Amino acid sequence: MLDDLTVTSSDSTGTWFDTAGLGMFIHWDHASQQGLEISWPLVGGGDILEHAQDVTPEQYHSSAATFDPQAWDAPALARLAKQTGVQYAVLTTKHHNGFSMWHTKLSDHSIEHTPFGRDIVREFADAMRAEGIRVGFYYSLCDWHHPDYPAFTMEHRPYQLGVSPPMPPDEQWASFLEFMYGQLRELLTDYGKVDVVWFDGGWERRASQWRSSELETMLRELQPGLLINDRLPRVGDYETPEQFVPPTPPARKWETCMTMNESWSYNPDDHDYKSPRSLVHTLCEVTGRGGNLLLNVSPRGDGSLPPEQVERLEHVGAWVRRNGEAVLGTEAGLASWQHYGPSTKHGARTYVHLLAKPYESVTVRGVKVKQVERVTELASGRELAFTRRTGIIEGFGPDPEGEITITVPSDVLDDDATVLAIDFRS
Ligand code: FHN
Repeated sequence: MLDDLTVTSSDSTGTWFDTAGLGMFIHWDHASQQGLEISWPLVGGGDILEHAQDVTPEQYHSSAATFDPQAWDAPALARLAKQTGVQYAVLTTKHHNGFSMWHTKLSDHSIEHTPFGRDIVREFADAMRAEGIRVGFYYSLCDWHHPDYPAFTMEHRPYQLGVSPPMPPDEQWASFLEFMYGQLRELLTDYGKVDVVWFDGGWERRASQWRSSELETMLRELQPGLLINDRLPRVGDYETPEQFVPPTPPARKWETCMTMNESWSYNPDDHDYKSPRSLVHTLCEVTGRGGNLLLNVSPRGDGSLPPEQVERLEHVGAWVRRNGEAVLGTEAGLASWQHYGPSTKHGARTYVHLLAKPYESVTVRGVKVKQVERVTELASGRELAFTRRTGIIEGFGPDPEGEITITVPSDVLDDDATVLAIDFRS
């Protein structure tokens, strides 16, 4: 179950993902020095990101030559992630702009050829693993820098989402695929156990052009037990709703990825931060529907995290240290009509998450009332009084379904979200 904020499950079949609950997404590259949103400014900003700037490709790529994040401290980031309750972390090893954050032998447009020189992907993977946090690699299929992709230039403007840039001649595309497959082979061979590959940018080509099933076979041979998201066309183990919590959960594994403000990478002009409490509520909503929240952070040009993001990780972490067992290692609990809010469960214990302060009591419907042994406020462990009610006729049955009404004194209420733990006879 939960051992110092780590969900302990010894599987290699990827089922760890089913109950992970919370992950950390890290969007970062050399252009964070310029405070530019990652990649999209070089194609004109794109319609999906309101704070994305508009610069020439030359301007965007220019900061690769000066990238030197001296404040980058992978072990410190991993410790902060651990204290927040993060179970897996996903780093942008290469985003659409084509800059590689590891020592790839297949391109010199990489961290190795910067003043910094150190292998950021290796430091990230080693540091997260040292904290017991699973490792995920984000990899963009489209590459707006590689000459064989072909590289995106001003002539390609305006960028129109869904209107793929023109395919290059076959032999040029074959050489691009050789490059791409080679890079993924490096990442899945030289960096230890990788739990997740988080593809993106696949919308610019068809599955047959990416040769998706061939790629999938290669990846699973290199990393048995690997989880692949749903953004390599026609391949994928789980769904990735972006920037929202699906009203009805997908039928299979899923994960909502979400920014803390409105930008994926560091953008000093984007002050549209979500409140720390709303991030806690989103974590409850997502886990209550059986998904994981992949919460994004955006290191700055020097590698440190913006204070607004450290503050939000510490705030979420403080709540998780009080109520972690209700969101980490759990599965979806009661249906929303049963108490009008998120609910999770683990074994014979069901959690109801109060995202609004109750007047004096909370009623939970549609439960086997005689099976309810105890109700406690999770963070304090305080036992709460409750009454049972069934229909007159049902009440004569051996194991009637009905409702319990729990008295919730105001002094047990949590600042962000109060969790009530209902223990059923097991
Ligand atoms: O274009 C990317 C964007 O920059 C960011 O990486 C998000 C994260 O899920 N995915 C794409 C937009 O859907």
